[in-house]
Amino acid sequence: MALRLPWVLLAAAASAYRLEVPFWTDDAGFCEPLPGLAPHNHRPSGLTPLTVFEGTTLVFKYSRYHDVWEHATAESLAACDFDTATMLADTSQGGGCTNDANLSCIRAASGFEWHSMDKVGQHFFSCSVHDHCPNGQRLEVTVLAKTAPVPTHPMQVVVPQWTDDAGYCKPIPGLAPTVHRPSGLRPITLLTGQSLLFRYSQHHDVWAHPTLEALQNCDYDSAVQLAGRSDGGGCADDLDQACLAASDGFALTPTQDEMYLSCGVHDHCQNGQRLVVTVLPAPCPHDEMTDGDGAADADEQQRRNSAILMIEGLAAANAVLLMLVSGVLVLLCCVLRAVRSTHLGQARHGGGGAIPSFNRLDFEMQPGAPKPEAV
Ligand SMILES: [Cu+2]
Repeated sequence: MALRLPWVLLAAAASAYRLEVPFWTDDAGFCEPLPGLAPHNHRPSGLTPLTVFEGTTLVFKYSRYHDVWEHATAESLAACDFDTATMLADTSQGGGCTNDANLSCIRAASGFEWHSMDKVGQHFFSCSVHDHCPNGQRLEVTVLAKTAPVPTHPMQVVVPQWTDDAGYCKPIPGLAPTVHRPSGLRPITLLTGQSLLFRYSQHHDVWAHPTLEALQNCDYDSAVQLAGRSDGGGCADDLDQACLAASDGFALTPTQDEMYLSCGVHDHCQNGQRLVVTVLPAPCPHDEMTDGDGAADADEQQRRNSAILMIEGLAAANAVLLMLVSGVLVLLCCVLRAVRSTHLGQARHGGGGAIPSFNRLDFEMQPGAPKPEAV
């Protein structure tokens, strides 16, 4: 099942064992009404499925307006049938914040932890409050055995929702109402050889900024346009997911280890249509634990418990954290690789250069996913 997802991201975001489920709320999602759906139905397909290795802890952080239930089957989840579901955490266990839009409170909350040890298989989570489940607060989690092979890496990574409309859907305190993703898109980390695919309507384009600072300032003085409005597929409407999914889009093979990309149309960059892309060396997925190196065993164990993460790209709250954490850990990862390779005298594929985690991020709406029963 993991292989059907469009892309794999190698990153260090997860600090191996803990993964935050982004935006456990029915508010985060596409911010314009979706054709045929109730205006508050932002995620008709639910949260993007998440796959982790056994041992990973999922952290649900949420306001007092949500809870966490587990359904026994995919059908029960799709139907938001709580008769056969079990409550795992009540409205107070997500951290106790009183406002979904208070991103700093949510970010700082301790949250509800779900431990995946001895839970290999499929798990189905939802929120039972009001109509949150039918509105998309549903999550499928696959727990892989520790010994399961790391899934292969598709060569092309689809950039999620290249628009300024997809994001948190209520005004965020201190920000303009149009700012849905104050931290920009969740950073994307590619492996060498992978390329990016931008699919977007005629209302957007793609620019490259020379520095992170220029990106954050939406400074176009020295930016270069990589693709025009018609290059993303030519669809007329951001909301026409079928058109977007069928379009060729604009493929970009990164030319630098870090790229700073944005949309130059109107205020889209300021509103969060910004993306940092990092390119890392391709890892060997079959690095083996080194016997007789006790100091490295715990380290290796963390790596083997690394997570494959598939989440929505609309998680503004987590984006800041992720950007910081992944930046630090990617650096750490590189240092570790270098140190271990040198120390163990091994070639990259010999086992010394393992990476701390694999994250699989899939930000796209899943056109084939089940529609909610009621909206
Ligand atoms: Cu745009």
